Formats: sequence, structure tokens, C-alpha cells
Amino acid sequence: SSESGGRRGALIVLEGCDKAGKSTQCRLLLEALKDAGKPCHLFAFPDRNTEIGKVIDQYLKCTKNLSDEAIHLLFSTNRWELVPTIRELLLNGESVVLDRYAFSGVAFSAAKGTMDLEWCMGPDVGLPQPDLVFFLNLTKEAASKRDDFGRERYEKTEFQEKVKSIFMKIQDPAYWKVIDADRSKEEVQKELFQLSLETIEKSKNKPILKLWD
Ligand code: Z5A
Ligand code: MG
Repeated sequence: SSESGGRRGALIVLEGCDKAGKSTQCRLLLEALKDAGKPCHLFAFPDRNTEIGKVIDQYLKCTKNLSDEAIHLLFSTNRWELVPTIRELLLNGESVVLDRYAFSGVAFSAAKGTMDLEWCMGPDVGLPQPDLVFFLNLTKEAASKRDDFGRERYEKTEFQEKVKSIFMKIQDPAYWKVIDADRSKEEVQKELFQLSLETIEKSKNKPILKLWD
């Protein structure tokens, strides 16, 4: 658009271990970017508000059962339904912060052991590729101490360890940054904010690439 001078916003994703502080940091990052005069928007996956998101919510709360393949495809569809919105914002010069993305989709499904890694990546091939992924890394001891751990379907320590090993396998150094999340909220926030500002600057004139293409 004329307002952004043809420059696009950055796509910044927060991924990581369960209870690592992704949602907390997403909110803090959005506030800090806005205060710095950077237009930005926040979305979370799963987006539990759409029709598909409501089914995902029931699955996670164990009030509904679905086959491993079916829930995997719904998580992916739940991302694709937001792609036009995300692309439009980026092209208008607004940055987009995402609380989880396709990496969670692959890691949680592949950790079940019933679907191979390549099959799991398939449905998300071609999504907008992030300019930066923060992987919030938390030790399992620290994770189990955080509030709310263990309430939903996947929140078991052993399963979470498998998930983490798959995150490590699918990381791409082109945009992946591991962050020590076992620090205070403020310390983590400072690091994410600085790195995000640099990425917003660097991404301005780059095309939006396709994930895993
Ligand atoms: N899932 C999937 O299978 N496939 C997919 O494609 C996608 C997701 C997208 C629900 O996701 C589940 O869906 C998830 C993956 C699966 N299953 N698991 N596990 P979700 O994103 O809705 O999950 P959640 O319930 O929001 O939990 P979370 O995201 O793992 O938590 P978080 O966002 O990382 O943490 P938080 O809510 O910001 O913080 C947790 C607590 O720790 C809270 O009390 C904070 O105040 C506290 N906290 C935060 N930071 C700190 C620090 N630095 N120190 C101390 N305490 C802190
Ligand atoms: Mg969260």
C-alpha cells in the first residue's frame, strides 16, 4: 500500500514447550511493538473461535474424540483459514505475531507415533514462511511447576519430551532462534523485542516465502 511504501511487515512466530510462556510473551511483544510505533497484530493457533476451532477445542478438552489424522488436518485447516488475513496484513506493512504455528502442528502429531513426519508436514506446505521463529525452551522441571500444567490432552511430561525432540528435528536455522524461557518474564521479553525489531527492519523488502516448499 502507499502507506507502507510497498514494504511489508514481518511474520514472527512463538513456538515452544508447553507452558513456556508463549501467550504471555506474545501479549508483551505486541504491546512493546505498538509502543515503538510498529503496526502489528496477534493471532493464536489453534484459533478456537472459528467453527473448526470449536471442534479442536472439544478435542483438546477430551469431550470429543477424533482420529489422529482427522485432528491433524483440522489444526492445519485452522491455519489456512487465516492465511488471506495474514497475507493482507503483511502486504499492508503490518507485522503479524503468531502464538504457535505449523511447527506445533507437526511436532504434536508426529509425537503420537502413528503418522510419519513427512505426512504431518504435508498439509502445511506453502503456508507463509515466518521471518523469525522464537522457540521458547523450558526444562521439563520448570514446565511442570507452571500453573495449569496437566489439564489438557497433551500435557504429560513424557509426551512433551517427544514433542520437543521433533521441534528440534524440524527447526530451520534460516529463521529459528532458541530462547531460554527459564528466566523472568521481563528478561525474556527484552530479548524477544530486540530481535523482533531487527527482523522487522530486515524483512521489509523481502518476498513472503512459502513454508517447506
Ligand atoms: N496443538 C496441536 O496439537 N497442533 C497444532 O497445530 C497446534 C496446537 C497449533 C493447545 O495449545 C494444544 O494444542 C497444545 C498444542 C496443541 N497442547 N499442548 N501441550 P495452546 O496454545 O492453546 O496451549 P495453552 O493451553 O495456551 O498452553 P501453552 O501455550 O503451552 O502455554 P504458554 O502460552 O506457553 O504459556 P503461558 O500461558 O504464557 O504461561 C503459562 C503459565 O506460566 C502462566 O501461569 C504464566 O503466568 C506463567 N509464566 C509465563 N512466563 C513465565 C516466566 N518467565 N516465569 C514464570 N512463570 C511464567
Ligand atoms: Mg498459550
